[in-house]
Amino acid sequence: MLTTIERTTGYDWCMFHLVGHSLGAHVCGIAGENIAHGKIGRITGLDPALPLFSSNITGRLDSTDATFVDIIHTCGGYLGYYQPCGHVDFYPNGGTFIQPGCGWDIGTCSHTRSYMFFTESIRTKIGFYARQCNSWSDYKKGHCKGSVEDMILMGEHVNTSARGKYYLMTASSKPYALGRYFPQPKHDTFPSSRGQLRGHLRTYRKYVNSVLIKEAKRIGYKMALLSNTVYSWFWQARAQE
Ligand SMILES: [Ca+2]
Repeated sequence: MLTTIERTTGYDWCMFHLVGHSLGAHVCGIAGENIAHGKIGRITGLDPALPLFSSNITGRLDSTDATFVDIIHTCGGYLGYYQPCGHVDFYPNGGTFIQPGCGWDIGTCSHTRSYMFFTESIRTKIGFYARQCNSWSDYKKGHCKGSVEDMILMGEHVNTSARGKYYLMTASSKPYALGRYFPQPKHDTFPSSRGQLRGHLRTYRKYVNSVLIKEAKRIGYKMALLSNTVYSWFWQARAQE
């Protein structure tokens, strides 16, 4: 089919962007393995299927199947592949099941979240910003490299030069994107009661990058994964007028 499209349109393989979910992601990978010349430009794997697929890169989606391969994991280790298999791998909410809002999920709800996130990513103005990190555990503790400026978009508008594992949180229902949000390390003492507070304040869907504070008190860490509300508030602070 791809060969027919290529011949009738005259487009080169490098201009193609294939998107596949579950088994369909591996079908895209196999297509990439079998084109006669050149390479497919981009393949997006949406929670590539785990069952029956081995670590062998032939016959399944991997980073050699296109010039750029991006993956969104949402049911990793169960219905989906958990190990990195693209140039860049995104792990929303840890990349495993149960995804926020899926309730008592047997895997199917979490598995479908991958294409729901990708679909929303095409037109969202908020953006699925993700942070490069070694693990979900480190991400939740705020132990990641870089800052808010180093976050990249997951989905359609991904930076194709990105490499590695990226983590992010989403809302539990539509719209799922939370913008430039990420957890911060807990602090026993506030850095300063007066001064520049950077990356600590966030209102719902509005990230406050840097603000001068007048006073602040710690109100603790609160996770609200099952409700479409604010994810966490570490500090309640009043900005300096
Ligand atoms: Ca392959």
